[in-house]
Amino acid sequence: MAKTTKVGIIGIGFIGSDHLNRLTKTIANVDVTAVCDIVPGKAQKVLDEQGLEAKDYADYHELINDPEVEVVVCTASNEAHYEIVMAALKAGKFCFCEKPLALDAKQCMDVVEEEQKHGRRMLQVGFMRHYAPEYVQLKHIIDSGQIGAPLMADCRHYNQTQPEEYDSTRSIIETAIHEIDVMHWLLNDDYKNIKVYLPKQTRHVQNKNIRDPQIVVMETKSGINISVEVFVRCQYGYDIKCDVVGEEGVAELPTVPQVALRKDAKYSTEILTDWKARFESAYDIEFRDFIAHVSEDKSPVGPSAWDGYIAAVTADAALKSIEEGGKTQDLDIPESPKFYQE
Ligand code: ISE
Repeated sequence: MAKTTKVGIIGIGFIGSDHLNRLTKTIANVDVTAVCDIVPGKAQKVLDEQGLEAKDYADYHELINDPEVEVVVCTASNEAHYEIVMAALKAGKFCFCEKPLALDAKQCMDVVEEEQKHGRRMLQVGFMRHYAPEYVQLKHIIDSGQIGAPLMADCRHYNQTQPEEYDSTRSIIETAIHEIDVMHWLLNDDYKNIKVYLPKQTRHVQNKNIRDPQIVVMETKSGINISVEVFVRCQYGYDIKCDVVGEEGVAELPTVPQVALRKDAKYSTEILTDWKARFESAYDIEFRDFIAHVSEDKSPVGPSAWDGYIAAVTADAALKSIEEGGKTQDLDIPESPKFYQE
């Protein structure tokens, strides 16, 4: 019989409650033993809504130190990732941390160093697009040479449902970070520089701390140009695009298919509005893979702390570009250490 893996989840917000549901209803052989949220009563409310029972800790240290918790899932707010992940690693527990791994490259490097003390990988970062079947197919097409050498890529990352307090920093470290991560994986090429353009501001912003939309432009070491339109106050839905243009053809990421409707002299299809629904299967596959490894006391093999680190180096440079009025920032991404090459 397969062994049951005992998981503790820290942070029961949007994605935390989604992963709680996933780990208890969709992924086999997982027991969510404990949960924790900084807001009193929040985790218990979600447990009740989902018809679940688990220990509800007010302090995440207690959850991490609970001998019954074998694996820590960190879905807390971005600011809390660093301390939680460091505490989980220090306690010698496998850890899954939602993206971004931490707030900046310096914090991510501390995590990389802490993990290496264990002599093997202990952590996986939630860059779930690596598991999305359509991104995997896109990568196979690029790797097989069908479109020839990639020359440029055109990406869109539009959100409709971000909270009012969302700011420009989050647009980079929480939204654009997906393209920052996935594009160098797709293209097998590191970044040489990054620059952020700020087009005309939408009237739909709710606070003064956000510039929206933004266009993030990256160049890889071999000269591939990637542009990413980030628009978190999009009014029509959640829309992800990734077209890769090669010397011999173009590979396009599909839009998630929806039933077409012929009605009232119109032929229409819906566009999803919720990012969790758009990437639902990617999240499922991601957790199945993570649990399959850690349940057998094997290191996770998905996106690593090093991937989190290089995404953070690139995101830091994007924030600097915004600060400096769109100035191009050169990047010097170091070679991946041997530890992360296996
Ligand atoms: C959210 O945290 C995600 O990961 C979504 O994929 C992204 O579209 C959204 O902008 C983020 O806030």
